[in-house]
Amino acid sequence: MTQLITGENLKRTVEQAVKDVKATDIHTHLYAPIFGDILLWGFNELVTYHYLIAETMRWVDIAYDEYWQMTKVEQADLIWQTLFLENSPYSEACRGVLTTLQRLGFDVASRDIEGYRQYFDNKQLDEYVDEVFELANLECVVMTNDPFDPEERGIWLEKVKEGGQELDSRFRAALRLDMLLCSWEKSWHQLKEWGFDVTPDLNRRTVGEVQRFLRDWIQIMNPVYMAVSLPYDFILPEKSARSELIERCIIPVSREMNVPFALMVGVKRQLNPGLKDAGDGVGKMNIASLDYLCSRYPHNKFLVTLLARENQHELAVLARKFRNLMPFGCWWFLNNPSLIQEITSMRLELLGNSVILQHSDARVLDQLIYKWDHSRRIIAEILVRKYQDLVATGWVLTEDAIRRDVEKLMGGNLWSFLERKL
Ligand code: HDL
Ligand code: ZN
Repeated sequence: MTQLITGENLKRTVEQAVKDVKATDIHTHLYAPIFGDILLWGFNELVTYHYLIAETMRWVDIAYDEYWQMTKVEQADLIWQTLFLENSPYSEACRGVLTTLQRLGFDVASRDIEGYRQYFDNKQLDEYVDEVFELANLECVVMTNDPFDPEERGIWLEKVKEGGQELDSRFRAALRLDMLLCSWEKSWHQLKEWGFDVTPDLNRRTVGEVQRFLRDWIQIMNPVYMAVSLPYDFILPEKSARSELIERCIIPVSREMNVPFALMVGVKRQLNPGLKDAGDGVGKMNIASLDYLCSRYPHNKFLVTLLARENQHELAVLARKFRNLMPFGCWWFLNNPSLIQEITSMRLELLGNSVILQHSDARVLDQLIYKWDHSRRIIAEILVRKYQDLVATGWVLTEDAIRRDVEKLMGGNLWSFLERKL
């Protein structure tokens, strides 16, 4: 439909376009139902999300181990009591639980958590996956798949590779390589046990064998990208196993197989180990490492998300310099309304339509509902302002153009990036 858009109907048209677009969620910790219990879902998992554990531990004085020894229901009860009943739940992670319950049709005012729990107890997972994807309006989500995780590895080899079982097409793989790249002193042993002829020093034979390992898992998983989460003090080039593995193994195979390399940089790993997954912090990375990668390897494709707010402007500027760099998402500690607003505005102003605005990082299936609901609202607000600025110049705007732009920003740019011939 090529209806001309003017001030009066601009807001409504943009909001509808952002609401209607089936987004691609480029980074999650979800798993297709074939993976069984490692796909988390339901009320207790929603409430015991590690973000909420961290927020609860600011109020309670129990020892961390005492918390970890509780049952999942006891943990959820403690978090609900502490964050939702003894305080107003307006933190983004608390609000998200309530948005999800509301969108699922629960009476949030009742605060009837036993009633919420019963709903999930009677829910069939396959039916619930359909419901969540419908409510979140998603085309697909990209998982985080670790070939070094014994349980996950077994499922890929027995059910998918040997068993020929198909993945639900709404769940795409990402080959996650933290273990290989960041714990080489351990991972080389595991590769050797699996029959790869490797030694700790990265001689030519070992490099070739690591490349073979990557090709094998690309065949098995058909991943959208290869990914690694790197600490804030990540430096490249540098004399280290991690850097050599990246430059001599990941980069060549990434280009050969046209599987982009996703760098997620800025974590301060386990600042507080007692909090487990909730114990990581954030640090500003030295973006010169990305300058190096993008300029040294112009035919490689890099997907990048950085964890520090302070890195966001330089990442956007760097993306202006290198077409092989695609920034994505407001990751983890940035996935909050005030920071999504700041980062998204800056990206649209510096990069126009050539960015992937958001991902959910969901760890619990139900979170897709709130993470995308909250982000769509903010993205729509910002786009309305950007299009109003455009129309104010006399630019002629159509609904088709708005829908085209939104489709790219909400995931379409991932698929076209994969098609690019750099
Ligand atoms: O490394 C990552 O992919 C991070 O997203 C971590 O999993 C982190 O714990 C997280 O869940 N952030 O949202
Ligand atoms: Zn993640």
